[in-house]
Amino acid sequence: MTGPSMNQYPTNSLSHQVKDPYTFAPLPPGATTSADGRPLPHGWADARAHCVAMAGARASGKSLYTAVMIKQLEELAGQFGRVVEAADNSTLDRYRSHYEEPLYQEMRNMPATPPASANDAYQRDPLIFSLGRWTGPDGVNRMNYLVFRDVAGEDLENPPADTSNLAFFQHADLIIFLFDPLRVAQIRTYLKGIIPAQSLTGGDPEDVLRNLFRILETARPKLAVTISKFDTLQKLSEASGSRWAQIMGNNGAAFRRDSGWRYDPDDQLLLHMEIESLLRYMEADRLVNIIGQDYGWTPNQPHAGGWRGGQQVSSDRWQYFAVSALGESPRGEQLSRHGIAPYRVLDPVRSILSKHLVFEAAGA
Ligand SMILES: Nc1nc2c(ncn2[C@@H]2O[C@H](COP(=O)(O)OP(=O)(O)OP(=O)(O)O)[C@@H](O)[C@H]2O)c(=O)[nH]1
Ligand SMILES: [Mg+2]
Repeated sequence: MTGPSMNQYPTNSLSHQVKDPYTFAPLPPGATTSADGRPLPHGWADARAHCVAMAGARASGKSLYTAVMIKQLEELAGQFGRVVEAADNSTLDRYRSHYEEPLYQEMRNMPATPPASANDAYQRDPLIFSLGRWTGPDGVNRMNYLVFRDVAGEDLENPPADTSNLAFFQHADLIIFLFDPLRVAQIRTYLKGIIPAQSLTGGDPEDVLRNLFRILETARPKLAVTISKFDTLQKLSEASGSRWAQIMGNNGAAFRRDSGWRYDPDDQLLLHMEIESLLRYMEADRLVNIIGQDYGWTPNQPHAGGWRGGQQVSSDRWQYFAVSALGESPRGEQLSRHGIAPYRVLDPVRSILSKHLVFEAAGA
């Protein structure tokens, strides 16, 4: 596939654009309703909306990630004297009943997200949260919103013939593609006896990625290729004597450290390179190569790459991340008694927010 025109969707541009929270597509300046006539939150046309969509196979961890990411954002906002709030009642109700209650009150796993065509598809509308006012690099103080779409893995494993309902992916500011390390047979073998047996649902991540690229057509929004359930890989340091134990036990590695409440692009770059090596070591070369081929650096794509120390590094269009929403494997339906201990969950979203100085001291 040839590379798209990078100017077609200037999703990384710092210039102000009014975005439709339902389709993620640009709206005319000053718009007060979405393309399909729904009223937008007050002051929307002057605000900046960061539009993020989840992708990944079934059971790759998208919904748990969504639940925990919002909680983490709330905590981070508190440190800056800001609050993260649902921007409409629908977001408030759906976040509470489908994400917060099961995970944080009942401490149990969530059911699989229904396909978008189902009557009870609560994810058909995005979750919209206000992030408070921040001064961007243009010196303008604005309200910022996070518009977040959880997606059913089923819809990405078997996309409907007409993918127009998934066209929002084309206009996203960020797609977080989750890759479940437990899909790798070798890793499951090493983890036997170290973590409770996990169910094996979910399709091939390569197929999901190909389907996603088909939905994207020529658009190439920023892609965060993210190893989910990273706690499982961290446990490999206990698989004594194995090469995996050496790799995961390496105290010098960026992935051994949580990013805490800081987001440091240099640390992220280091992590990016480590995760690429890990994926190759997991024999996920094909996945890495598919991404390189469709998103990779070529001399005619000026936005797509960079070099450091003679090595091609993190492209501006795609980056590797590692996250754990739970911090520990659940036992059956029940989450760990130790509670939820997220790891690097905010890194992907902060990679786009930080460019606008949101949750950065410089923008506070
Ligand atoms: N060890 C571990 N397991 C996790 C983590 N996050 C999710 N899981 C497991 O993965 C299962 C699936 O998570 P979901 O978030 O429901 O997956 P999903 O991607 O939303 O799946 P669909 O809705 O079917 O697309 C959970 O029930 C957990 O058992 C994590 O951070 N660590
Ligand atoms: Mg889900």
